Amino acid sequence: SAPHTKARCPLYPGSDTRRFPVLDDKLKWEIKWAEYKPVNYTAPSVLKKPVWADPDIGSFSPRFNALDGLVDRRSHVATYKVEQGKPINPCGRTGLTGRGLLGRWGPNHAADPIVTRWKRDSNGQQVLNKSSKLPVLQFVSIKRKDCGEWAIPGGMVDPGELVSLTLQREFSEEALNTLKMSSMEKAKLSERIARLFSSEGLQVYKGYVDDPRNTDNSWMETVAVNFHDEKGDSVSGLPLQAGDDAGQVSWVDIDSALKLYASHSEFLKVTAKERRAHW
Ligand code: RP5
Ligand code: MG
Ligand code: MG
Repeated sequence: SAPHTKARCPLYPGSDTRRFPVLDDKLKWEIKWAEYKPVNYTAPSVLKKPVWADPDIGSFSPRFNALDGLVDRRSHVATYKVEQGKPINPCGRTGLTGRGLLGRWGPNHAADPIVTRWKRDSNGQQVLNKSSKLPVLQFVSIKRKDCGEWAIPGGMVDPGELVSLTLQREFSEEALNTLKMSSMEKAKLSERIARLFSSEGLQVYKGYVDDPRNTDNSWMETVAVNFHDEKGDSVSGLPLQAGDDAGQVSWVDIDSALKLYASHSEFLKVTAKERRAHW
C-alpha cells in the first residue's frame, strides 16, 4: 500500500473538517508546492487542556526529539524537523495542521498487543487454509467505538510508562474489560494475564502508524508485539469482554483480505510470516 494513505483521508475523524487534498506526487516535503494550503484544526476535546494533551505552541516550547521529563518526544522513525516551533510529520503532508484529535505535538506513542493462537477444529486439530495449505492464525481484535473499524487493542503509552506495561494494560482494558471488574474478579484473572505477558513477546513493528488522526504536526507511532499461545492452553481460555474504547471483541482469522484500522494489517502480515501462518 502507498505510504501514509489513511493520514490523508478527506474528512478528518470526528469532525466536519476536510483536509487539503494531497496526491501521492505531492506527499514529500522536499517537493516544493507553493499552492499547499493545509487546514488548521485542533479538536475541542484537545483544546480543553486534558491531562493527556500538550498546551498550544507559543506559551509552550517542549524539548522535541528528546525525552522531555516523562514525555518521550523522540521518534522511532527519524529526527524530525521543527519549523516555527512545530514538529513536521516525517512521512510527509497530510493536508491538515494543528493536532486534530491527538494530544501531543510530534510523535504520539502507542503500543499494540497482538495476541494470537492457532485456529483449531472441534477435534483440536490446526485448521489449514485451502489455497495456501498453511495453518490459520487468529488474533484478538476489537471494534473501535470511535470509527467502528476492527483493530488491534492498542493504546497510548502513559508518561513514564514502560511499553511492556502499556501492552498488558491496554489488552486488559479493551479486550478483558478489567476497568469494570471488581478487585476479586481482577485477582482471579491477573495470574493468567501476567503469564501471557511474562514472555518477552515477538516485536513485529516499531515506527510510524498510518492513522487517520495524523496531521502535519502530530502523528501516531507504535511498538507492536506478538504474544502467541502455541498450544492453545493459555490465552485461548481467557474470557473476552470489550471495554473502554472497544465496542466488541473477538478472535479473528488472520488473512490478507482483512480490512483493519490504520496500518494494523501490515503488523499482522509480519506476524503471520514470522509464525509461518497463512496470510
Ligand atoms: C493506533 O492508534 C495505534 O496503532 C494504536 O492501536 C491506537 C492507539 O490509540 P487509541 O486506541 O488510544 O485511540 O494508531
Ligand atoms: Mg485504551
Ligand atoms: Mg485503544
